[in-house]
Amino acid sequence: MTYLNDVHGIIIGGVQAYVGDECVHDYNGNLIQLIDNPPQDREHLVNIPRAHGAHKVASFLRECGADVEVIDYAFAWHLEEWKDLWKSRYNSKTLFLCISAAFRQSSLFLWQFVGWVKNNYPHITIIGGTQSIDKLLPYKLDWYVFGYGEYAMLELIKNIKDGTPGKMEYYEVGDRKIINCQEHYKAFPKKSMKISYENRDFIKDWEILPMEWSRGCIFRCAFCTYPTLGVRDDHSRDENDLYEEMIENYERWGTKHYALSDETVNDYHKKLERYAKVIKKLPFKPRFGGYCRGDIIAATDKHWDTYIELGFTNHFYGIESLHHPSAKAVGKGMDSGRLKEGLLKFKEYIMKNHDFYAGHISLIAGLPHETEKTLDEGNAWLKKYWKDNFTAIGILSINLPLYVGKYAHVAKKLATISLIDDNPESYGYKIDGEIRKSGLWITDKMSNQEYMKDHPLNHQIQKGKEDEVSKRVQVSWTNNVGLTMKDGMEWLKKNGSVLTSGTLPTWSLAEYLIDPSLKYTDMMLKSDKRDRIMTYNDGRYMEDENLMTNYAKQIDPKEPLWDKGKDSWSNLNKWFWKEPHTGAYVVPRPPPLDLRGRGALAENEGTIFTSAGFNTAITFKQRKKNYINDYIRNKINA
Ligand code: B12
Ligand code: SF4
Repeated sequence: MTYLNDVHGIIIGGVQAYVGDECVHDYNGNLIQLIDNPPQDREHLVNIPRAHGAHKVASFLRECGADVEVIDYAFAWHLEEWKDLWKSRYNSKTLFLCISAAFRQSSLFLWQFVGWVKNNYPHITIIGGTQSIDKLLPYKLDWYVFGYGEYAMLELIKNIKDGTPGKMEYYEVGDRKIINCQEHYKAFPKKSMKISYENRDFIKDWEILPMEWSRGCIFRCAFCTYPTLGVRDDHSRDENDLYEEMIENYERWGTKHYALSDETVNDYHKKLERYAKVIKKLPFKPRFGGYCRGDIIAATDKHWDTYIELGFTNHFYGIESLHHPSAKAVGKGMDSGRLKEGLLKFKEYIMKNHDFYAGHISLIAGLPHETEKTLDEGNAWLKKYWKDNFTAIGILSINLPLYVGKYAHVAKKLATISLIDDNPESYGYKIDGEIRKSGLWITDKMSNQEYMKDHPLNHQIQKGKEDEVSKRVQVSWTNNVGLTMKDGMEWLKKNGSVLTSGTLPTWSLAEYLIDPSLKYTDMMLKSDKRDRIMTYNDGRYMEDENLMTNYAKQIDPKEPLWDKGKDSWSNLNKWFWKEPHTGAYVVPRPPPLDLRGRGALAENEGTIFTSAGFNTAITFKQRKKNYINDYIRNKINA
């Protein structure tokens, strides 16, 4: 297809680490800087994986004839670098600049650059694409695309090119134009999901590239906020399309490793069998990581070989609770004893018949029927039987949406909330009080008194714009058997959020392979490279019972109190940890372990040193810095 032959555009993306927002736009479109000094050393604030959605949309538009380039690692770029890049790319065909925000895209330099383009190239259309509309609405863009956006983008570009953008289906909220791809221009299911990278993407052979096998999940668990659930029809991609992507990536870049973003990779088995046939045809053995239902594995041992044939043995299991009534209450009904036994058998089977297995169990503290005792029991089982793999637990978060004013119907359509959020009482929850409000549309930062205390814009919602500020309210709760959110938090403080750490968490592998002496199989933390990997991650994924207990003692909280006069919580900073960068309150985490002197840093290039750890860590950090800087330099010069 060639009808976009005379179109050029740029899509910026990339996953940033958990860094706060550096800026926001106010109601007049002015960019407000939220921190005094944006960090200069930004290479370590981005994650290595590529911008999945950006590459997907770009590949699709290229198939339609357009010249579309993706720029990764957005948070790492400085303003002058952005400008240099733009000047080297801009030409008479340039039509759009896009920001892809799978998660946050909150770099001050990025938004300054967007403002600079707006001022100097006013004819360029600025578009944002996301699955998380609340992450983009605080910024001023010409168009906001919400949901799987390939077809919406194609239509939008065609209409902009023809001067008929008004033909698009969109909502208007104030002066924001929002295309809802859950409703219009749907791109799920989609048979072709191929990404075709370009030379100017500088893909390295050690990278773990993102990939999709399907869009949506056939289940609908009560706490799940994923956008496309309860899917009935086949929602998987075409086999040839998968083969083409994998062979192309292997031949051009040497790629063998992928991270699947499917909501549930193993939701039905026929799909896996079809893809196993594709994998057999490849001249190499790939490896995949991704979300996987543990109960399906436990129930179907006759299918276990398919996981090996696929190379899909790096699993993230949303187990949610090891207490059967709790898991059952949210839609994961298998008997917990059977589930645990099945997982252990599967683990053994894969270890025996394959060279890699990593199982990451994810739990939620606070589901119905859960008590501190049942949490303790689950933890005890994990410590006994899952010590050689990974487990993390987080607190249940209930967010009550508030749909008010003239845009209420739009807010309702765009909010991705869970069944529990929608009706907590029907799951036995009593709502105790508000924790914090955040705007779905705009500038929640500005109404956050704790953070913006002295800022002149604090609490200024412009007259006439009140309806544009749809709110989400995070609440504290008591479950049906009396466990409160506070009890859950206390439990987490006492026991830590990492309960076992025998392997690495599923998605973190990509960060370490930048060290050429590490292999994918080293990520099981079973080889002599274990200490080095733990050094690299600062011991972040290492559970340490003594440390956690001491930490919990230090921050022993007093009851937080709602101060009506100030319209905020007092004592919050004791109860939660206040992120210095954003002022946001988050669940406390212990400081990184100082492993020096603990003997854990002693291995370097196979030689044991008593003091090598520091240098090992520095070399690793330098490697990432060089990689990102080389990328940026190569990009500008490409
Ligand atoms: C895989 C995944 C992860 C992986 C990411 C792996 C990686 N490195 O990319 C991991 C496990 C690390 C992860 C972590 C988190 N995740 Co997550 N994750 C997903 C998931 C399941 C798929 C994302 C994906 O890759 N999809 C496939 C690609 C192709 O889709 P996409 O990137 O969204 O792109 C499409 C559209 O967004 C749009 N689009 C994107 N860019 C552009 C650009 C233009 C121009 C246009 C027009 C369109 C467009 O079109 C694209 C193609 O159709 C989504 C749910 C979902 N199904 O979307 C949640 C989701 C993105 N995650 C979510 C959350 C909350 C998180 C965490 C905060 C969880 C936590 N509490 O820690 C962390 C945040 C991590 C961080 N660094 O900030 C939320 C985000 C909600 C929000 N309001 O922010 C989502 C939407 C799920 C949900 N509804 O709850 N996640
Ligand atoms: S929790 Fe997992 S299995 Fe359940 S609906 Fe969400 S994606 Fe599907």
